[in-house]
Amino acid sequence: AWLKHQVSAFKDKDGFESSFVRHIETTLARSMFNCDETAAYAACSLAFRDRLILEWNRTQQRQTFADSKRVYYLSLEFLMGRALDNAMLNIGQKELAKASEAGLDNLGFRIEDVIQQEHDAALGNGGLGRLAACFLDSLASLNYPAWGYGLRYRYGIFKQEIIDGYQVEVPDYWLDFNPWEFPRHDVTVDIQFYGYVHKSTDENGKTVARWEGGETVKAVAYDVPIPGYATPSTNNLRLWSSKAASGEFDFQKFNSGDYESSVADQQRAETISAVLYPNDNLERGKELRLKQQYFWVAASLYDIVRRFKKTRRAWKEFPDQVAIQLNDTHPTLAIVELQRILVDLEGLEWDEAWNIVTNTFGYTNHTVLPEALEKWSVPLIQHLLPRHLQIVYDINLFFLQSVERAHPGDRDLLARVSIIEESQPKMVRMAYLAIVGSHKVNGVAELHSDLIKTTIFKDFVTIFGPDKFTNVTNGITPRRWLHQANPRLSDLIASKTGTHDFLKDLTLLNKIELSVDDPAFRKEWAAIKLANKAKLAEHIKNTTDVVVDPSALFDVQVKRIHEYKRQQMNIFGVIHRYLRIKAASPEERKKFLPRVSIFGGKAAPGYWMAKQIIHLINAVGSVVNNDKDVGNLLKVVFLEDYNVSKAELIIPASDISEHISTAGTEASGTSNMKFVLNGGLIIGTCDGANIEITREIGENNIFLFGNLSEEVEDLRHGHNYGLHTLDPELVQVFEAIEKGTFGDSKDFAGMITAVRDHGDYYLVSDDFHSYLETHDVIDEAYRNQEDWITKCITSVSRMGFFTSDRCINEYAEGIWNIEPLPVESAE
Ligand code: 26M
Repeated sequence: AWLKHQVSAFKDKDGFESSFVRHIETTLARSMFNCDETAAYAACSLAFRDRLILEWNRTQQRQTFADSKRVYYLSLEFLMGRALDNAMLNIGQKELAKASEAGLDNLGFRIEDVIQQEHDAALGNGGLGRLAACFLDSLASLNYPAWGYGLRYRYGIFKQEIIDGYQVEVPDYWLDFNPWEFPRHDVTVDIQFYGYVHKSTDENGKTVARWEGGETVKAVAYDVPIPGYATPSTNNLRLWSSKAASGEFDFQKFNSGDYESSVADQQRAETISAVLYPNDNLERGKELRLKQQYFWVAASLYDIVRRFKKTRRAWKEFPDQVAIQLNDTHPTLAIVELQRILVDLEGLEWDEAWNIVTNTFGYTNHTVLPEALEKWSVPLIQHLLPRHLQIVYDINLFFLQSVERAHPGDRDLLARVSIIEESQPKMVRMAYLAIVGSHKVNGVAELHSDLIKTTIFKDFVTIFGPDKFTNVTNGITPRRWLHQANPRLSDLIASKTGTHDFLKDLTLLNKIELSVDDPAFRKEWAAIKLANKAKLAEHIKNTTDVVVDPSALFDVQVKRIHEYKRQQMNIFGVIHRYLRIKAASPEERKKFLPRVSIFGGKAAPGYWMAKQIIHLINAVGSVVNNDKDVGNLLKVVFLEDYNVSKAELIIPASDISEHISTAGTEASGTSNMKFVLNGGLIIGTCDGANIEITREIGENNIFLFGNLSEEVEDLRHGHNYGLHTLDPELVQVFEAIEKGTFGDSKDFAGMITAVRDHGDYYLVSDDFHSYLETHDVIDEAYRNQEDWITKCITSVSRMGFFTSDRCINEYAEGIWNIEPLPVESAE
């Protein structure tokens, strides 16, 4: 029904076909006779892009005219994946594009092959970046006036190749042909760095600061349309690209023969937005990273303020028009920059400005790992942003004064909460600055939000009271993660619920629980899972040469490689299974359940231990997969270059996925939600959103194991006092590795030493036994396919809570105070 007011949709298949042909013949200057899949992708994208642009313009006009409050989502990462399939589905015209009388089929193309031509937009590392992408989808789908602001990296997250079992990083140059971005050469902002601050006194005796920068770089806007699902609303993602401020060359220098330094200036400027830092949950304090942050924050705020000023409202109304959400501490300088704009440039009094600032910002924390908490050295900020450092010190001064008034004489408290850490060199604690400068701070799952209140931000709860801290449990968009990734399952569900309305209101999934005993439904359910597994098996064959049986249990762990996520525990468990198979008699071997262990994920290039884990997985694979004693009972594969598109292939094909972080370390996890929504079960620890998933789907439908977060501290303490006896099954695994079963054991010594000699910080040994036991429970459960399918259907029916739509509505109501802008139905 919504298609009626979708004015820009193609009228019919011929409408699509003629647009496609026109783009081939004119925009691309090719002919239909030599139209290959690349050209077909380009033309198809351009045809749909035309449809998007019209609604995009209308949406922006509507939002400007309505003059209602907007939210700006500031994120250094947007892990968008591919856009074409998403655009076709959100417009509701994928069927029309592929249909046979006209459309791609008629032109000789399979739509799935055309879709695969697109390069992923991979401007993110992992969970945090993908969350931002899901949020954009929900904001548009729910008709919220919202913009994303980010950086237009020339190189996204590196492409991973596996060579001889080792990770090799290859640059991801993705901008060759990108029909989804629109350069706005007229929307630019000059950004200053370095320089000096001049202080003077004005006629009223007030001190005024003037910052004179030493380097200017131009920010150029590139806009990306974000279509909502089943609504004409199309929001904007604005990405900034850096460019030399003086045009292509500094002609002065060029003419005077200083060609090299002119080129160098240009390159230095362009370097700012050149590359995404490939760390996930690790902070390294590099100057260029700080430059990226300020460049993006300053350009975005200039843009936001410019838009606000056009409304000619009083400054005090700024927070009624603007909400800014900080995705982690990466954009925290925005707090300082807005204060600087208001005080230095607009002449507001400090307190009035600060009131505006704190009412504008909200801060989301995504990690408690100490090595990930951002700190910037005072000398570095002093050098790069001298005026901002002064403002940080003033913010801190006024903050500490207020703490002193409320808690007189508590000097320890002052030292603990100071935004400036009194180390050598002094450091600015960005999370503390973000808390002090925001009106709300949220964690991303219940346990995580409790943990930040009782551990890293405890003192701030005392100071600001508990209401400043809140929880918004993460969610995922069912459009991409069900409908797009698993169209057959989406259609099967629709056959029971009557419509695809569950894609807009995911709680409607609960209707399928009524069909849990329906034999035809169950049969089709199982057939879909098997087909998805067969498709993945085909990919495994093509990319690794390993042949896997689609009827085996597929056990999947795909995510960034990190010690806290414990892929090492998984591979140790696989080794243990291998040893058991080897030790068994031919008769006993028949009792094993055939399994495929599937891994995927990138290691940060400098993360030595993570790379060692990848190497061990591959080494185990080459031994196990070629062992005649093992046959189909166990296969181990590492899928190279895990990314959003691969996730869309892998997740629907999973029977069991692993979410096995040390309790208290994974803030939420979001792939856990994707796997369950696609009819897979999970093995997990009591961590992050696993806990809420259990509450929703029921503890009979999830395989939980391991120590609880409350126990972690004591266990670690025990290790440090030598009270650590290693789990005997783990000892067997270590012995096998050290015997050279998987090649030179020196290659894997670090992983063993970490557990045996360095305190086993992530409690692999402590959890190993219950991990193995739980896998045995899974084997038994999987043998009973009828019960298994019941668990899967029941779980899917109860996943409604985990849509990012629910999550965005909670932010809108509890943090942003914004409302959807209704779309008047045309006709
Ligand atoms: C820091 C410095 C330099 C370069 C990169 C970083 C950096 C990048 C990403 C630091 C942290 C980053 O992300 C943290 C993250 O992804 N956290 C994850 O957030 C998800 C969404 O809330 C949660 O589901 C995951 O549990 C959490 O690990």
